Amino acid sequence: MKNHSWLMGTLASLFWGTLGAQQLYIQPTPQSCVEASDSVFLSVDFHLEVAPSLAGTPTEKLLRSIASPVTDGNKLIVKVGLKSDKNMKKYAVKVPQVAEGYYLIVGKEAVVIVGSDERGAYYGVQTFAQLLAQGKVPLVEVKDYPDVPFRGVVEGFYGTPWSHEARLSQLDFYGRNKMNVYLYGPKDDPYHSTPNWRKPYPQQEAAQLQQLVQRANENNVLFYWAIHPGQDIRWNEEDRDALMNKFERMYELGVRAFAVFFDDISGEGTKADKQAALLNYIDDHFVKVKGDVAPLVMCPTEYNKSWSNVEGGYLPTLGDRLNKGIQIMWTGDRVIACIDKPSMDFINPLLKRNAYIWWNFPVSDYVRDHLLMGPVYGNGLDIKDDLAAFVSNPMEHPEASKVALYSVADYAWNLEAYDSHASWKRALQSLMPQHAAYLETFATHNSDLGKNGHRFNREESEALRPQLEELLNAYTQDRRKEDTAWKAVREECRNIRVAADALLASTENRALIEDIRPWLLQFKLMGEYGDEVLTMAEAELSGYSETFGTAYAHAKALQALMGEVDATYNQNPYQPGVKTGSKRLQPTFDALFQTATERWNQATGARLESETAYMPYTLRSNVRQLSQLPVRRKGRTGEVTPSNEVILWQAGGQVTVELDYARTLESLLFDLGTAGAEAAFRLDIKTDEGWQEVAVTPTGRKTILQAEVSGRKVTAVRLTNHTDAEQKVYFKLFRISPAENEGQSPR
Ligand code: 14T
Repeated sequence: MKNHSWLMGTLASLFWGTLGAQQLYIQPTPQSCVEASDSVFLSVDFHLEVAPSLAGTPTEKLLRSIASPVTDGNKLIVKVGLKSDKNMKKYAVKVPQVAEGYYLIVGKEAVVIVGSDERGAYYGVQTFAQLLAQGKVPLVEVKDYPDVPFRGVVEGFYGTPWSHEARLSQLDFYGRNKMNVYLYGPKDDPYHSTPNWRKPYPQQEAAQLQQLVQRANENNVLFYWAIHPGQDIRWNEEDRDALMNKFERMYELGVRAFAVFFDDISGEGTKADKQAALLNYIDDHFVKVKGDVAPLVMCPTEYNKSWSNVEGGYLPTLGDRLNKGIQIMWTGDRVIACIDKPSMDFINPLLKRNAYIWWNFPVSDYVRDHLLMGPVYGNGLDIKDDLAAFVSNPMEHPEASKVALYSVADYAWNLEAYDSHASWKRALQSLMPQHAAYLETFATHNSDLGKNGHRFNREESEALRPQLEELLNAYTQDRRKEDTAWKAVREECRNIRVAADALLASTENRALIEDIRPWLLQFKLMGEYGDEVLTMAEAELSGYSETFGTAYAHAKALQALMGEVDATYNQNPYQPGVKTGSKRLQPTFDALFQTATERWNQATGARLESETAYMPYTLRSNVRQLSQLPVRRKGRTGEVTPSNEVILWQAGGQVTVELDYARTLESLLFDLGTAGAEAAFRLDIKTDEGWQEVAVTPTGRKTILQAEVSGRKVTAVRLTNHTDAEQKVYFKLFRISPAENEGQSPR
């Protein structure tokens, strides 16, 4: 436990010793925690003294749920109240003068918890609950408060919204981790967004939302209900009233916190002055009138620096016009970005208030075949005074997201003390105490996003990285087995298999295991594959024919099985499949496989296939938003990953997909999102006669177009904006299908 004491310096050194053998953890890391050498055993039966000021509050309920009150006078006394309570006067000076702060002292005879307000007292009791769970604890004095006023989660991702059960579990988790906001805004809830934002929820959904609000209240979490009306809103009284009505319906369900999101829209809805006027209207005629509603939160259309055009006046207009009490969201320098001092210094003056940070991590809706379970790192530790809020947009996997959310809670509570690796370890420990080491093995190798359009990356397999590199270099360059690294990687492959099976079989946290099950199956195969390619390389070095043959056959089979998992589970239309260890493990193992096989072929005259997952398509583009889009292969077909964002396609800008050799095509489909958009574009194919234009016609299916390529033998296809103007289009589909009998690969 770090000792971030203030005020207590001298006193502590005089009267309190340092920590004994017992490790004391409080989550999130407290501002100040001073421990004595002496300790006390906390048992669940104690004598409760709850101040009248806290009667009926979540604080009292929480306290009663963790204690079994006794009348026996010898028991420990637990006294809880507010700074303003008369009988807490003598503690008042010790309570931090900050919203949600608390003072907690554990003595031999009594525990005293004093909040600067009700939520502060609640957090004091949460801390006490953690101490209680440890049993024997050192005598301790905690002075604590959050750095960031609002901390929590925005369910704002595309994809399958969280289930009702998952949300209930999340709200409890936020309470325990001292997060105070949950913003409900799943992009795929039709009643949150277009088309149904004007309509009230059907009965069953309404009842569930009501339950969520109730659970949020019990956890002292503000349940923000967000609306996303911008795609089809008209700036007239009718739509304004429709929105007010919807809020009124949500108020009836118990909602006391509201947000309006204008992200990811185009057209009429994007106008700053109209947005500001609407928000101010809601603030003046709803929030202020009700009196018991939390500050409004809005997500702007230009919600990150790379999409903002300051000269265009959008952000300055919001900053100038929005009522001071309205909070404005911001994702940083880019859609997916870590937040640092310069990014805050850019935005806060424009907004004329501290930005409400919407952190797009661990959201994975643009890399759905990956899990983001690594440490939370990269945000500035020096920006606590610049933030109105810090909320995280999670994965569609609620339990798996808790790894990151635990650390987001830790970070936003106490920025300067935040230790990303230690926090991550504690997150894993808290999610699966009996299986934490296994979960760590899994999470270590499941943290990066792979290649993606947002160019956001995370470290992966860092601990094993030196050994992976050493082993591979020694083998491929010096034809040598580097013993130490070899042993380490072999051991990790075993750890991987053991961890995968142990987690799949465990009953400790079923919800989490269900979230990650396909990846666990893939992970186990990856562990076996790694082991087998090491055996291949060993056999190749020593010329053991039989061993090589068996290992090669097994490695091939494992590749096929991994391909099967990838083609079977998580078949969403965006990034279907299941990727694990994709940053370091798989590339290393594939390289070993390839080198070992090629050498074996050379030495023995065999003609074994050495290529792993062959990629026949390469994308090149000078359109910035397209240049990083991955191409994926499904059988023969090649498909550019669709992008949901509006693409700013400059005059003359091109996207080219090259093929590995001249293939006879069956079809080429693409979709620019709006009817008629193709008029500004030209499609060319490259044959042995060079580039030539081909005709494009609608397919009749929505806005999908087809190019007349059937039977043509092509080495590349190219789409060009042939006008003199920038085009704003979507890029929803680009699919090349070679004919079935287009001849054998010349490889
Ligand atoms: F409102 C925002 F702050 C925001 O981040 N909006 C979305 C969000 O719902 C989504 O989960 C996130 C990650 O994909 O990014 C934003 O959505 C986008 C961003 C794009 F760049 C949707 C399409 C894009 F092309």
